[in-house]
Amino acid sequence: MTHITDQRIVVLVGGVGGAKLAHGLAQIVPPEHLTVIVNTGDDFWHYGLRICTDLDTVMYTLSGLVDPANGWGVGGDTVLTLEALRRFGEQPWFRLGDQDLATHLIRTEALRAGESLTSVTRRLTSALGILHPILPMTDAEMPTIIETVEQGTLEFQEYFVKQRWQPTVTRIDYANAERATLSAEVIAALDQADLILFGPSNPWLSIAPILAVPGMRDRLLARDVPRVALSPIVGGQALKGPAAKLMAELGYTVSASAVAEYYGAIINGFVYDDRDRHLNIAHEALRATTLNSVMHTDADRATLAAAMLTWVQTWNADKVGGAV
Ligand code: FO1
Repeated sequence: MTHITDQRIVVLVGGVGGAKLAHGLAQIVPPEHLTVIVNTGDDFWHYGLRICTDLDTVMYTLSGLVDPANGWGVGGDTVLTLEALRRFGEQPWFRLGDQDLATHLIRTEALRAGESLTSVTRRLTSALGILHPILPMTDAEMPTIIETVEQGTLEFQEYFVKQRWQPTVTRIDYANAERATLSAEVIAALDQADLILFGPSNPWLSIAPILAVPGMRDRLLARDVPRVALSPIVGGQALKGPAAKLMAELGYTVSASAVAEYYGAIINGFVYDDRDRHLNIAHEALRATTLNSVMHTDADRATLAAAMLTWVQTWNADKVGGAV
């Protein structure tokens, strides 16, 4: 496909949904014009290994290695190591594939040797043939902590995988946030961006941790460029995962409108699904449009990414107007 933009684009993403949009963009935007900034609030230590699920989901998706059924992990991977753990009486609750383990071994060794997460991610992605920069939101550990009614305080993966996101959420915190900083690479990408996109990731679990890195919100707000989010809520439902359940628990109506309201001044553009076209989301500070936003195939991803970029390009032709 030919490149339809020479704009420099930054896209902020979490796991599976965000990785699909990043993949769509990577198909149509050259590597020097697209940077993917990834949530690391889901990262955790497990059996002595540093697991960075969203970084790996984006990496495996962009390299074509991803398991198409789950949207995470390596396609066709085996779990012989997990089965061997059972011999020792372990009851593994987090499915680590044998090939996936190689990623965690290299990353953990590098981190223990003092390399930054940004640096080792660059080495891993390059080795898999990915040319587009994939950056962790911060090099610091900044785990998302979930307060629940039934199980008390849980780390993200305990809530998401071990408890299958069933506990009722009352509050979400980001541990160590006060010590986290933006990397030079993230700052440069944000400062040079002509367009900032927010993937169709869970705003509370995947995008909020990125916004919680000190300095991130202010840098975004300081950029007088299109800042456009894609709704993960379609037809009043989450495309995947706990977004709808979580919204209800946190007191929001489950709708694309509530997602736009949650982002507030952080965004000035919003894309939501055609089947929600009855919702009036645009206002004087927010342009909005509907598109077919459900991505089934690789081609769907590129088509949606192209449609988003084409829509944003119409903004310049229509500088005066508010809502499109
Ligand atoms: N999700 C699950 O629901 N169960 C798992 O056992 C699991 C293992 C796993 C291993 C590596 C990896 O990169 C992702 C994995 N995920 C698993 C997905 C992951 O928990 C979520 O995609 C994100 O953290 C939420 O965005």
